[in-house]
Amino acid sequence: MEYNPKVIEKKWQNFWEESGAYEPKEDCRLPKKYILSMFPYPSGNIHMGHVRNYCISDAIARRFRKEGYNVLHPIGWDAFGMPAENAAIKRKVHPKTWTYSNIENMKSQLYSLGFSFSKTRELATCDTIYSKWEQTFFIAMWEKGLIYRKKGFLNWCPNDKTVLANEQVIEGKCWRCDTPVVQKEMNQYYIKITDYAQELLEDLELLEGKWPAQVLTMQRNWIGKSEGLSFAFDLEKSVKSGDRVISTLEVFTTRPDTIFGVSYCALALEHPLVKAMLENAESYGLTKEVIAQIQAMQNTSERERAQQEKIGIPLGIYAIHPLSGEKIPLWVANFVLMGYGSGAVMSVPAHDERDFDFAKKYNLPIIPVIKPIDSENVAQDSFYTGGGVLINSKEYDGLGNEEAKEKIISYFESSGKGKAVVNFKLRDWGISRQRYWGTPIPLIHCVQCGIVPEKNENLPVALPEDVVIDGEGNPLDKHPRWKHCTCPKCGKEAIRETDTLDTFMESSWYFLRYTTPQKLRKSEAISTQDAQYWMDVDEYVGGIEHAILHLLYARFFTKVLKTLGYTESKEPFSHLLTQGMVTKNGAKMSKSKGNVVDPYDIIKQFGADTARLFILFAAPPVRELEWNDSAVEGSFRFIKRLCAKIEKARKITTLPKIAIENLSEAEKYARKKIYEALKKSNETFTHESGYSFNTLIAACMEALNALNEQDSADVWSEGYFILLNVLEPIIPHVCWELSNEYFKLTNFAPIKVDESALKEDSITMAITINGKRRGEVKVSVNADNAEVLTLAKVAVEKWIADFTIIKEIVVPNKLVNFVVKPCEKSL
Ligand code: ANZ
Ligand code: ZN
Repeated sequence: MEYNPKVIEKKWQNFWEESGAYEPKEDCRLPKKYILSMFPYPSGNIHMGHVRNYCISDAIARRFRKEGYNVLHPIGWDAFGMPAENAAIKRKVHPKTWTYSNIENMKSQLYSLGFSFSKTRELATCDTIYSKWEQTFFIAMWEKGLIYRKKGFLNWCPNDKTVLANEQVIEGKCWRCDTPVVQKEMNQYYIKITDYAQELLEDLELLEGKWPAQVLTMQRNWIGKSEGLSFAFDLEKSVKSGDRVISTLEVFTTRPDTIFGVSYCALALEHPLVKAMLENAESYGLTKEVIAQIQAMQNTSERERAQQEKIGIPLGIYAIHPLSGEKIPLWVANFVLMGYGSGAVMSVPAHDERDFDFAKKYNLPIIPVIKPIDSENVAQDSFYTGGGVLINSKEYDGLGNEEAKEKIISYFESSGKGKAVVNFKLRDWGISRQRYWGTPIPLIHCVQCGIVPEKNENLPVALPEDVVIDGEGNPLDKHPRWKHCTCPKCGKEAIRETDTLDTFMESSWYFLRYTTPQKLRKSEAISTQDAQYWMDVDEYVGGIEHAILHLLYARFFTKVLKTLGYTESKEPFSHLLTQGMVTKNGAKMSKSKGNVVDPYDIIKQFGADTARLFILFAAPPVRELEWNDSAVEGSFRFIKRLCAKIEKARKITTLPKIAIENLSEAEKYARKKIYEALKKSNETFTHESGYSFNTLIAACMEALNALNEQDSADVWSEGYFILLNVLEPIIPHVCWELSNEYFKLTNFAPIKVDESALKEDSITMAITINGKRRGEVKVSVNADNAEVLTLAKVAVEKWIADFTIIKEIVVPNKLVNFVVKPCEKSL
């Protein structure tokens, strides 16, 4: 049959759509699989990364459908975000117009690849109905005290009077006008993800072996649990700020065993003590230069500080060591984070790298207090972070450091001077953005009632369409009418919140929304019954770049929605498959590198099946995939060959009965290869095997070659019947076309492996002589040892002719070994 991808691809795509082939059934008794790819941002055109993502999930979805599962394989659009506003600024197109037209464009590109998405489950997160439910969740969380408002630092462009996202700050300057960016303290909204830190950490155990180990580690580190001691130093002299008197300095340490090695304390730039001193700078003897230096450091973001070298400034005041009574100088330092522990550190240069570097730079004492067990003396002028025995530590000298840790903690606890604490690196999630194209925060500011949530019946709070987006200020705030409203509580004039939500909010629950059928979507945010049936996602496929934030937020949201009664899921994604990058010439395909191959060009030239086959053949899903033009052509040729050879098969409707006794070697071999491919397909579609489609495709290619070496029409028919079934998840269009034409199929069902076809009649055994490999021999599987030895001797004739065999060893199915010595006659 001539291969005409243009015709058959359209034909089957229409058929699938018209017959609703890929709509999940609303029948909760059927066994289900929920196969999900991370939804795309509608930037305008699909790229190779998308193609790879959806080829993988589509193959999995198609396979499970064939196995009789009710499959949910949805697609949607992560449609809010900055690029739409950037397009508005640069090209004067409305973000909404831009977004929805991109969606249409990308949708038709995706469907031209034959992906088996459910059309009725599609959503775009910028749809007002989606906002409505997100705002409902927001209010529920607000009322539970899970969302709060607090001052935080933001990147601010003084020229455009706008907040900038980190990506919009380029080398410390505004991306639009090049004005140096400053840190401005403004009110922001936060979600208390930290309330769930322990649960988010513990539940990672449920995912062990089901998520990539690397992702689990990244999540653990991000949550960053650490246990230690929190205690307060007394200050030598207290510091006054207004009518407040600060007389202690609280620190958190994971190494209380090193307490006698403290040689200074370091405070964050935002520490209240630093602020208090700056307010009365003169009375603390801080010079103008010092004040200016501190202020300059304060004007950098934590991100910038992390990249800077360590710098510090002595504050000229002292703390008293709680155990030794010595005076400890206080410094302000750029590496101490205000958001972690108490924003102050007891610094032990002898046992911490950062403290050591700092002490070297500023000539502070380095006092070793832990001696490694296996060394006699303590290394001078370096730091040691391991365990050992305490020295220079008064009554604790000689104790092992773990024991000392416990003793010191209990000393602080019993004397009431400190306590054992658990700290998490995880910070509360800042969810407000000063932008237009996002979900409006459904809160209202009333002079009398404070912050009041919008009434449920008034949701969604929709974005105004008539806005000016020019990169200056916040478009919602500048809108002449939108923010003016009445207070839901007292009915007086009030002002709507003009911040919108971080787009990570939308991607934190879209997978739950997909489970809700279209007909319920107006009345329910998430249909609990449907969510219960479909959740958890059985396989979640996406990029490793989402290993931390998206996955953590989605896990968190699921837990919150569980407490709110929307789902019973503890964890949303039971298995996670992180696909590798698509590269070309060794670099990630990207516009900036100029090495992009447009998927659409490949589809136009070769068809969707070729694109799919290449993508899945080139590398296993988790690996990097290097683009290769000639391999694309190779994939196309394989499909052409598949079509060309179908004429060797007969038109049948069930598998032919084959009389095995009468088959030739070549026919037997072809059947063996066919069933090997079928068996391989059963092994490939499991999470544990990593879905290595590449080896499955290779097995199919071998099978087609083997078919070609024989002439039995029955074997051709059987071979095609099976091969098309096996290849359907990968190259669906051509498989449907051929199966329909030759086998009258309009659907696919599992085929049983004929084990007898897989049996080997003969095996190849290695022959060694005095342990050296000298040849091999092909023998029947039923051959006894005597037969094997006779054949083996013939095979290595030239190696044993002049020798006497003194021992013969047969390892069944594997190996024959002869031990020989030279014959008398040849001596
Ligand atoms: C003394 C000490 C001695 C420390 C030593 C470490 C090693 P993790 O494990 O990541 O939780 N620290 C405490 N608060 C900090 C802050 N706000 N910013 C920066 N560093 C801070 O780290 C805890 C350790 O980090 C604490 O233990 C403290 O230094 C420092 F040989 O105390 B350690
Ligand atoms: Zn009010």
